[in-house]
Amino acid sequence: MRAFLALGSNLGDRWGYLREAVSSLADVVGVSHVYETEPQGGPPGQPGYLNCVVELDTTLTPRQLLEVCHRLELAAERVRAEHWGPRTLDVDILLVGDLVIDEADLQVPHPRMWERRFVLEPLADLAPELVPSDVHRLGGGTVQRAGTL
Ligand code: PH2
Ligand code: MG
Ligand code: MG
Repeated sequence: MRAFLALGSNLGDRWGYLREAVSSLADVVGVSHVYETEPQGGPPGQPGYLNCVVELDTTLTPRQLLEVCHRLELAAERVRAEHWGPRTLDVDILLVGDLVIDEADLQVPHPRMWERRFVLEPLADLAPELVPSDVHRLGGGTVQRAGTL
């Protein structure tokens, strides 16, 4: 199945955390550009994010993918201190084929993805057909290409 994960980092060696996470993922078939993005929500004054999206061709279930996400965050020594606070690495499931899941700890598609430019712009690098063409008109701070992994 075609699945998309969103990665974000705004603490420490941001490029290193993203690179390490992507290189330890199996079944990667695409990696978006990396974007420098303004923090949305969370505590004021937190550092800027690097965001990207990864495409997988996977046979894992969404629940198994969630475990993969947690394992990557653990490997990046993420500490969960504050809701939406600064983090070395955040890995979220965006889409898994056309599955729809609504459980307490697992929602697919990601419930907030359609309002987040820092998700939709990198997603459009890989799957423009999935992203509304007026995404640039969404609010939500600056989102600028910063390079590739
Ligand atoms: N993630 C959040 C909240 N705010 N802002 C940006 N720019 N990038 C993120 O990855 C991000 C965010 C919650 O996970
Ligand atoms: Mg997130
Ligand atoms: Mg998360």
